[in-house]
Amino acid sequence: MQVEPQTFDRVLSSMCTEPHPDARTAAERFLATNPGDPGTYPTVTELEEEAVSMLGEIAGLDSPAGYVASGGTEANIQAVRIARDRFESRTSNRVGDHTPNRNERSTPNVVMPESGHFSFQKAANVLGVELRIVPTDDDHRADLEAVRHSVDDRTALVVGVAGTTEYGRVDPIPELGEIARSVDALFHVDAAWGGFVLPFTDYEWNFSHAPVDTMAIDPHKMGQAAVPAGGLLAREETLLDELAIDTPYLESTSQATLTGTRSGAGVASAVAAMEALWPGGYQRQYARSQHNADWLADALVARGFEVVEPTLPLVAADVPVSTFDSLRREGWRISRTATGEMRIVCMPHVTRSMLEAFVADLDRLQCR
Ligand code: 0PR
Repeated sequence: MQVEPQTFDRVLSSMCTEPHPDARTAAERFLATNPGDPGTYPTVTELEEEAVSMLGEIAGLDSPAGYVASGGTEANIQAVRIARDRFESRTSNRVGDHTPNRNERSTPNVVMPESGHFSFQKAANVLGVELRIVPTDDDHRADLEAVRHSVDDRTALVVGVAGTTEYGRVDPIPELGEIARSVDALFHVDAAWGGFVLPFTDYEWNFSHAPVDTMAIDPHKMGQAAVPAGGLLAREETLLDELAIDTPYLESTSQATLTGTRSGAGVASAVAAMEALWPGGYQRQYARSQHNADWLADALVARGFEVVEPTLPLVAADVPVSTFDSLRREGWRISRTATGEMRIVCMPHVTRSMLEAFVADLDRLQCR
């Protein structure tokens, strides 16, 4: 097959990036290993323990439980699964219970701001829970009053997002954690994208700031690991017990992951990237990315566009559809928010010169 992989030189919409060179090498070395079978592949299993311990350090958790998932979607689905099963054992009302009026009586719910990722829709769908989507405030963060009004004694999980997909916003995590506790629900933080930049900001987002039970934090996004490398963290091992399934054919006795065979390449590359970059390399990258986002925001404001201030390295701006389409035709990979703003994610591969070329194209296309 003679197809060249796509280059990153016009990619401004992705939350994935060019892996760190060490991550690339490690991925190749571990391509044929399967961390889903620890009895057969003990080396990659040890690497996975290292990955979880480093993710814990990044997320403010001393003795973390968790594993390297296929991405944020899997981590979010598993968090909902843990919470649903917790809720069921707390109320002894199984989802498989088909007694009349079971739905009104016992369907657990998950309360999430509208900025939550669509993976929670998949989770709700697969797991048979009700997803209660609550509005965000004027700054695109979870509206606490709305969350307070939506939780009840059937709330299994409250979700907060630390680095939203569309605007890069961080929800008020400690307050959301308190609301979750007030109804005995678990609290999940989706830091799939933000987890590798937030340690260098003043935000209160992690396990040490709030009663967080589980977290999604993805090495294959800002962590600069190869795809697929997501992260699921849990405050205690017992939370993962909710997921454990007996594995009669394997040397190990149980499996907590959603997928069976998994990518050893993802695991090894996550460890290699974190060893190379945590903390100094990530900190420098965050500074560069944030600087680029601020520069782009200023450039767009100077041209008269309405811009959502980039509080993390992600810029959303109200650019006319015709201009957006012309930029796409020039090969720029850009995407739109649900309400139509152009969004640009300042990932590590997005350099200042790329953004300068982008703005030059924007100027050229606008004056036509
Ligand atoms: N949580 C958050 C906050 C995310 O942004 C994403 C992915 C996920 C979870 C899911 O992660 P995985 O894809 O690793 O399972 N975010 C967007 C996505 O769906 C990023 C995105 C959005 C990329 C728009 C391109 C685009 O045009 O991939």
